[in-house]
Amino acid sequence: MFKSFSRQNNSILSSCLYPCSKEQYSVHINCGGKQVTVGSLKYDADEASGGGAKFFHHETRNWGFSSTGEFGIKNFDHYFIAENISLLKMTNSELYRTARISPLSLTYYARCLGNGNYTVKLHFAEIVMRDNRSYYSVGRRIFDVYIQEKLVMKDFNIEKEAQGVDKEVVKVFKAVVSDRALEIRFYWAGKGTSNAPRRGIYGSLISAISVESDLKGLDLQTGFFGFKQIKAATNNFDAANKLGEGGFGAVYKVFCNSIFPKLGKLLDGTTIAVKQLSSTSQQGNREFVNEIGMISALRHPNLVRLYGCCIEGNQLLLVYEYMENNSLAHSLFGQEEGLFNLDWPTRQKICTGIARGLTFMHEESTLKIVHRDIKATNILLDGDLNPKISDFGLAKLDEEDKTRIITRVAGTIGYMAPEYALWGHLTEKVDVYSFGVVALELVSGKNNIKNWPNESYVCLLDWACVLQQRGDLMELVDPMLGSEFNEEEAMRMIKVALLCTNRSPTLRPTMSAVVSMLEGRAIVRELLNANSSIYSDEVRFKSLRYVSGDSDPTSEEFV
Ligand code: ACK
Repeated sequence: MFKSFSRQNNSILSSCLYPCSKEQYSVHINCGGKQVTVGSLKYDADEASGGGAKFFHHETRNWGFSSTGEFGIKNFDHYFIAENISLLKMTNSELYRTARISPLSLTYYARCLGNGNYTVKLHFAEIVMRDNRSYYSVGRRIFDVYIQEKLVMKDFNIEKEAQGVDKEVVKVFKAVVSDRALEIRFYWAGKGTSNAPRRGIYGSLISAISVESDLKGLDLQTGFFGFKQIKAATNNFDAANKLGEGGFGAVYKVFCNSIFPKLGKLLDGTTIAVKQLSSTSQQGNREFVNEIGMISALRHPNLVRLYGCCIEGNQLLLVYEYMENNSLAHSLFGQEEGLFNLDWPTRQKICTGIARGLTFMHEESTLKIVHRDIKATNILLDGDLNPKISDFGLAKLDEEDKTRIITRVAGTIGYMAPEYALWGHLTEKVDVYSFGVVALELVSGKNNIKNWPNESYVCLLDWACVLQQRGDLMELVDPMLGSEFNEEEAMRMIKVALLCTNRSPTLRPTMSAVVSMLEGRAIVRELLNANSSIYSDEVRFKSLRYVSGDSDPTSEEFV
């Protein structure tokens, strides 16, 4: 009955329900009891006493329950709620002091849920058939539990599972919500006792219910958007609105206004960027969910802001702040007519901005994060050409132990530190190396490995090492700048870049040290590379293989 109520939007029955004003991603109910707060979770009150009929239905704005069956005794209203007045010793005892019981079938349903995967926690404690000094002990409560109409527990006996009375047992299940509704049913299938120790206390019993979207577990501080609205806002993902294609999929530009209420409400009058995960993308859902969790938890002026996401069916989308000047790669290496030339103060600002963003990720935020894919296409520029780091899809939490060996190396050829490319050795120094490559590209206006005219060098970095030995480092500076640049700052940036790309991770500076050096507050140590080329071994060989390949090596994923 509830299904026909909630799932047929146009039915007369659906008007009986409150309309869903917004989607929710969690439901917490203290069954049969008052509203209680446990940690940061507020469990709704569920005190409606009911019965006196064969069917009882009660509903709040976004959840409700129905109970069927009779206990077969008079004045049994209060029997539908069980209460334990003695002292309960378990933690969170507030949840177990009361419970809802039902002689036949008890169904809780949550509505207006965002579709997706959920974790359902069912809290039980036997607080009724509990007096083991009397004939109460002969009572046996046995019932079945269904979630989304699937039997998840058969012949469940709380006392047996909890190994005693007045003890809690929490059962955790996964559930998929595909039509915005979740149904949990407790069903007495005739097993156990019904008249012993006395009438009116048998049947199913539930103390508390907790339903959480799996995405909520990531502590999202972001909004959720509907696929329909994004589809309308992008004019059905019209190519005319396409900003470009990344490793993750296509990125679209959207102007938000009141036509798209949900997008508009949050972002009225702003332009946003929507990233649509392509089905053929090498990166998958794992990275997608990873990215949402990572960025939403991080806020810094040099990190791209994530407004929210959309997960519906197989559609996965991210909603970002729009960056007017696209990527640094676009500005530095773009061929288009009229593309502005980045002047020196802007290059200096971009370089220190990226370093500040990385310092935050590595050293200052509560989550310590290694980005793993720092490159010019992942640095976006806002209207004032401030840099912001994007594409956290490959980011991995830098776990407790500082160094880790990982089996799945993922990054971009030309920016990857040798120890990571060869042995999967992952530390924050991997980002320091990639930053060094980007700094070198900024100062020279050249792509590290693309379009290298000189056969003697594999890449820009290779050439820079040779120039360092020769003492000709200023030759690296972008000829486009002419004489319009600050020599001292340019020399500092080159030296910092070389220090960051040292083949030994331990000799690379931390990102906070890089910021100090770039700002002239610390002296840049000059370490001459022993051999003329850092790409003289396996890395060079690997790079060569990619450079000579038919695909674009700068965008090649090395997985
Ligand atoms: O170099 P681009 O023009 O800048 O091409 C890439 C493309 O989409 C694929 O990543 C552009 N892009 C990505 N995110 C954003 C954003 N938030 N604002 C503007 N452009 C973006 C990027």
